[in-house]
Parts: sequence; C-alpha cells; structure tokens
Amino acid sequence: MEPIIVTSALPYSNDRLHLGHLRSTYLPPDVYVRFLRRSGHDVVFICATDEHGTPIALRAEKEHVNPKDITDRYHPLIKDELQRMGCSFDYFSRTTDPIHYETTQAMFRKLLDKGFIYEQSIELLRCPKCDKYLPDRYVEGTCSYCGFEGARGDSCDSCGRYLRATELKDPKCAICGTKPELSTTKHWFFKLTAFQDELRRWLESNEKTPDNVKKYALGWINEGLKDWDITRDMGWGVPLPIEGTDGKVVYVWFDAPIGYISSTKACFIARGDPEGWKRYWQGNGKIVHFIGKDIIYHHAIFWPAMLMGSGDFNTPEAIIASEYLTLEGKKMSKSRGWFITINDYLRNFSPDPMRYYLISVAPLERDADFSVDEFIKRYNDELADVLGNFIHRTLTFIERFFGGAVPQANLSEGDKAMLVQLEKTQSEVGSAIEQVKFRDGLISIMALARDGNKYLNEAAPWAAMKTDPQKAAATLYTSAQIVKSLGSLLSPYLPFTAERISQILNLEGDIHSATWKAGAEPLPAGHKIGKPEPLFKKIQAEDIPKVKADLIPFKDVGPRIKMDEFKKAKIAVGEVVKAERIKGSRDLLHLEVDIGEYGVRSCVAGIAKYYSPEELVKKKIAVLTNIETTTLFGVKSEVMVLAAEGEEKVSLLVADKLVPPGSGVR
Ligand code: B3M
Ligand code: ZN
Repeated sequence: MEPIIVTSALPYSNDRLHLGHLRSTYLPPDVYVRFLRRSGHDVVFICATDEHGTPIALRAEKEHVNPKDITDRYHPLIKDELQRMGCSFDYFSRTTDPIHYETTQAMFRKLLDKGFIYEQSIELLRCPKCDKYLPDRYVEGTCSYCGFEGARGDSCDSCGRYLRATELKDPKCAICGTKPELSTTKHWFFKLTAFQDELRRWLESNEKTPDNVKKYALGWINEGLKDWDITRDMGWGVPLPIEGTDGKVVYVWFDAPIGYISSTKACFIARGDPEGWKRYWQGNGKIVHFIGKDIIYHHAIFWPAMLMGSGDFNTPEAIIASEYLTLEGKKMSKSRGWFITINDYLRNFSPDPMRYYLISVAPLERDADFSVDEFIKRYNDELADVLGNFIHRTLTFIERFFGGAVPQANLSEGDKAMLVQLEKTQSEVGSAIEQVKFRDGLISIMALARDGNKYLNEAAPWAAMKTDPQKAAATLYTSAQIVKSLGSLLSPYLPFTAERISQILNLEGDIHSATWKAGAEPLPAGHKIGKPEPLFKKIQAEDIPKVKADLIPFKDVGPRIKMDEFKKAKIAVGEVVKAERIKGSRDLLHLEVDIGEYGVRSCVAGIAKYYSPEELVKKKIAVLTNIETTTLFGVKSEVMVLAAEGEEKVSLLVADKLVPPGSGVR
C-alpha cells in the first residue's frame, strides 16, 4: 500500500483553538488516520504551529514583546489541547524549527534557479508615522472586489479572495490608523501565471478532492491568476536565501505549507530515519490535506503550483476543506467573545462527547452549528441511551446470569442475522471513512447500537433465563459480539470510549494497534469480561443550567458606566394618547405621549413595521424624556420610546402595573 501523509492546517501560534478549528481541521483527519493505521496503511499524521506572519508580528508589537515570545507561549498550549482532544499526530512541529528554515530556503532557491521566482520593484504602502512598510495585515481597508469593510492587506474574510494591500480601498495602518503612502521597494514574485494550465488539469483530474474545493479553485483559475508576491519587508519570518536582502523575509503563506514537509522531516529525524520522509512526499506517496474553507486558495492554487514548480515532490492527492461552524446559530467571533475554546470545553467535559457531536452534526461540506441544547440532547439520547445503554445492559446481564463469562451458544436465525449486520456495519464504516464521509460511518455505528438495543429488548434474556436459558445465552453471546465490534468501530471516532470498552471487555492489547479486521473477530465463549460500568452518565434536567454555564462563553458587556452617568438619562413611563402614520415613511409613526408633569410630547418612533397606531393608544411605555430633539419628515420628536430589539421582532417596554405617566424608571 502507498505511504500516505495526512496533514492538518497549521494553526497560528498566537491564540488558543476553538471548536470551529476542531471541527474543520483537526478532528476529521484524526478519524481518517486512526482508521488508516488500523487498516494497515503506512500513514503519518503531522501538524505544526505556524509561527510567522503578520498576525503574530502585530500581536507582539501591540504587547511590546518579541514574536518568538508569543509563539513560545502558544505552541505548547495548542499542542497540548489537541492531544487532550485525542488528535493523534505522529509529529507536531513548529515553523521556527531550523529544519523548516532550511527546507523553505531550499524550495525558494530551487524555484529561483528554475526561473519561477523573479525580482521586481513595486510600489507598496508605507506608514509615514510608524516609518515602515505595511505588509499584509498591517493594513486594513475595504475589499475592492466585494466591498467588505473589514478586509486586510492580504485577504478578504468576506469573499475569501487573496488580495494585495494596494488593492484595498481606504487603507489604514493597523498600528496607528494613519493613511499610508506609496513607496518603492524590491520584492520577489512567484510566477503563478506559468502554472495556470497545469493547475487546471491537475484539479480537473483530481478525483479525491471534493467539489467544493474544485469549484472555488477552478473559478479563480478561470478569472485569471496573477503572479504572487512572496517576500515581505519585515524582520519576522524566514530570511531570503539571497545575499544583501536584510530586512526582507519570505511571506508566511510561502513558508507555512512547506511546514508540512519540514514537520515530516522532523518526525523522521526523531525516529532515527532522516531520509524516511521522502517516501511520503515523493515516489508513490500520497498527500492529503485537511483545511478550513477559508484557506482553499492557498492550498489548491499556491501550494500545488509551488510543488509543481520545484519538481521535487508529489502534488496533493486530496484537499478536504470543511465549511464553518456557528455557535448557537451565530457566527463565532473573537472580538465579541463568541466562541468556545477547546481548553474551555475540556475543563469540564471529556473529549469524546464533543468528538461525537462535531462529527455527527453535519457532513464536512455543509455548515454546522454547535448548540448546547443539541449537544445535551445528542449526549443523552444517543451516547447515553443508545450506545452506553446497550453496552451496559449486555455486560451486566452477562455478569449476572453467566458469572461474567461470554456464554456458549447455539445461534438461532435471528441471532445470526444480527451477526451479519455486524459484519455489514464493519465494512460500511470502513468504506465511509475511506471516502472521507466520516459522519456516515458514525451513523452506521449508531444504527448497529440501536438495532442491538431492539434485539435485546425483543429477546428479553432476563425473562428467557427462566424459561429458555439456551436462548438467553445465544442472545447474550451475540450481544457481546456487537459490544466488541462497537468498541472497535468507535476507535477512530471516540478513541477514549473505545479504550474503555476494550478494558471492560478485558481484551488484550491496545485497541488502536489492533487491525481493523480483528475488530470483527468474535469473542470466544468462556471469555471472562471485566466489571461493567456505565460509559456515559446521563445529564439530568437539574444539571442542565450548570452544563450551559460551563459551555457558553462568558461575554463581556463592554465598558461599565458610573451611576452618575446613568442618572443623566431621564427615563419615565409615558402613556400614548395618540398615534398615526407619517405620510411618506414606511417605518415611522408619530406618537403623542403623556409624560406626567412635563405634559404631552411629540415623538417619532421607527416602529411602524411592528405596531399599528390603534394598538398603541393607551399603552404605558418607557420613554427617554431628555433626548436631544430632532425633526423627521417634518415632525418634531422630543422624546424617544425604548424598545427591545429582537432578531425579528421589536417590543416596546410596557409597564405591567398601574403607575401614573411620568413615573421615573431607574
Ligand atoms: N496558519 C491558519 C489559517 O489561516 C494558517 C494555516 C496555514 S496551513 C499551511 O487558518
Ligand atoms: Zn472581498
């Protein structure tokens, strides 16, 4: 079988990872690799922290430390949390490893020597105040393709395009906000245009890469590629392998994917086989990359072109890009604190339930949502009630009725049919994983557990023990085989649970090193099992608030204000005495509001879509009485109604007890 190298995109070493990363980039390849290992493939799973680039340099600058201080801080944290989640990398390197510098410089030289890298003077943005060039994220502005206002000098998060900083409209220096100036400097470019046709042919004939990736990439190729600026004026990065180029480094997106190669090298050096990495990157080796969908361009355009240009390596066999994960239906956001880090999750929960959720919630090529209610539901209804329950019942019955030994059995047709299903599931799961349809495999496993429960209920061995102990023995023999098989099938998905099942069953050896085929070999009659214990404790209704509080991130409400500041706002109860539409406006109503001792005031309120004038009259609502007066559509507005803005509805704040107009609201 061909050697396979599987990679996860290299996380930037400047922040902790969250559930979105786990779902797109780290869990799926882990399932894949764990399966490949057990089916006898020569597979190596590698990753590294991506330690260069402006996100890190910028952060260091803002904290007044060296970039390396930041990456030294995060590398061990990221490595550790991925490991605790069960991600079974063979090697987890860093792009600051000397081997990486060497490998990157060798690639640069090779492409330069072959004429695929050339030098050119270009005009770049320079901040007059900071007195330096502004590479990539040092500039912020508006995307000239899609109009997105938060685009950065290297890419647009909204339309996913790779950009040049000079293509941004209204650019600003990310450090000081000053408008940059154009200035001339010398850079090196990769001749991406030379690979246009080869890339197209490669993508079109690449069978293993799913359509979502191909469609994007072919679209970009059809729009026409541009040569790629692969150097930067900054101090942090891999230096150019060219004399007299101080102050310039290789662009992070040039060196980062080379990290896949250098990490493989480091892996084999650690194994005492320094040439071993070549088997995976050359000859009949296969390369499979797992990434998030925001970096398709880099992996399906830049990277294969670099590999093609150097001529020293194979091109990727497959690029698997996963769609986004939302949190409770909303986009995760660093700045709004709306995300759950792996570390936060692991503080209170074990890894497998999250692995289960993230793989089962949706196929990779579809967006998925993490919702706490859904998490609890799947945990209780599927992991505890279906899987855990079947296994636990089977094993406790064997303990109770047969002294903990798998009984001798004479199988009926029904029992045999169950064993046939077991074998079918075994091959279904294997081929689903091979085809990168991880969710389908998990669904098949759960179907086996579900059918196991049904089978157990119908055969009712607890009752049969009294009337037909032979039948009970056959049922429990068969159920024990299903338990063993579930343990094996789950090993790529829920590795920790699989280990526990293996322990409870008292199996020899490590389940993760057993062959996939061995998982379906029967437990012999007479095999003594260990002490049954429940695998998943159900989350009880009274514990749900705590589970929620543990999972949903604490959101900072923003700057606090002093009581004195709040008191400046005079809020009072006002009674609507008159309401009518404003001619020419769809949104506005004209209200007359009685605010007690200050009389009846005119108010223009943007609530026409949510309230009819008739239903407003006589309502006692909260109004801000000392807001600056304005005039809208020729109507004076002296007070402002306060309303709650839901996502779809707007609700006025109505006093629910009888209080006179003018009563103060505190
Ligand atoms: N460091 C992280 C990202 O953009 C970036 C990946 C590099 S993979 C070679 O998601
Ligand atoms: Zn854009």
